Amino acid sequence: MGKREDELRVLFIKGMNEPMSRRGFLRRAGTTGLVLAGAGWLAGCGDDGGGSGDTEMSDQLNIYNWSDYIAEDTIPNFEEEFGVSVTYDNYSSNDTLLAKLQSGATGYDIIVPSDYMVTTMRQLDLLQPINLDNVPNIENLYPRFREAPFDPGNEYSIPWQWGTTGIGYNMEQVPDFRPSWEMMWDEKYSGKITMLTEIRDVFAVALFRLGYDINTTDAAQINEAKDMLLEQKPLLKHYTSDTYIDELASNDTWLAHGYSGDVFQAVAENESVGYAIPEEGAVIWVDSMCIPKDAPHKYTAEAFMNYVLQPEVGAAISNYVWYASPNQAAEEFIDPEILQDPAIYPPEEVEARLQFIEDLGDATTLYNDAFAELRAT
Ligand code: N2P
Repeated sequence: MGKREDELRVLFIKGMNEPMSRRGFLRRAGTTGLVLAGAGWLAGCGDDGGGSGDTEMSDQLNIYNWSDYIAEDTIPNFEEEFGVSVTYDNYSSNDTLLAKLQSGATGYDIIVPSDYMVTTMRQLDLLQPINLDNVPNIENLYPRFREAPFDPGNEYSIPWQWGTTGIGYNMEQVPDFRPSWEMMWDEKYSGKITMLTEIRDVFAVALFRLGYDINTTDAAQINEAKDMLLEQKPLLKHYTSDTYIDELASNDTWLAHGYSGDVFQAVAENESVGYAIPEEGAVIWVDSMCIPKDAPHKYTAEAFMNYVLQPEVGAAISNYVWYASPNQAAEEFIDPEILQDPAIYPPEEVEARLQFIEDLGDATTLYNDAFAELRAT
């Protein structure tokens, strides 16, 4: 039975007001890369050797994470508690992260790829195993995150946050909004629509619309999806994976393909903004902390992972960015408004309509080539 035949569920989110000041922080972190401390790490000042037997804290840690994805005090508190200087840089798609890692030694100790990208990176031998003896707080995870299909037993990855990819929309400007991906092709809203930059996420939208499997390796179906995206392209303001938060908040964008928590961050600034999980289905994802093969400060990376898994630390991140936490022990510290929000923690019947992107091995080239054509046209 196809997804279209399922009973369909819609989720609209309003409200969730929050002081403006938090956005100032997120904006800085998102656009420039938040360099909090520490100079010269690219020159290779790692002093803990990086071997798997390390038990020494380094005085430096280099993190590469998604933009708009951390609480204001997560890094400063770690620096203070452990006497470590953290360099914190941002990216806004798995494709950018992968390209960076493939370009050679990056100096990063922690990266945060999504589920399917963990698999891809493992296959490309870009990651190293985590020594869980150094991460006793791993026990705080919900059981399902100890046994995720992309990495059962957390050998290479420890979940950071999880969420969905849906539509952020302006309720005033789009009065006829329906929770359907079709809205993203509505000519009435030409110039006010944005799509993410991540290849597989973008193709998933067209594949959902077509009623195909978002993990198809059928070249004809991928080609059909590309044609559909080509048809959409003239209607787009642009492809963006980070500026849409501000654009939704300032009414410059009315329909944005976006990540759940990012849209909620716009909702906090503009109560006309809502979030919907389209009826055709949507992508669910889990982003996880991983250690690159050539990380200079492995032990300190594991100490950071253990720190993030502390209940209060994990809860503070979710309370700030409005993504769901994989940390069960954090639950009691997470705002009830977030915990009870069905768009952040989708109920089972909604989850049944959500799908993970999967690593497709060599067939990934079909998507990469089609996307290159789309962007070049
Ligand atoms: C944070 C977006 C993270 C979600 N801005 C993407 N998996």
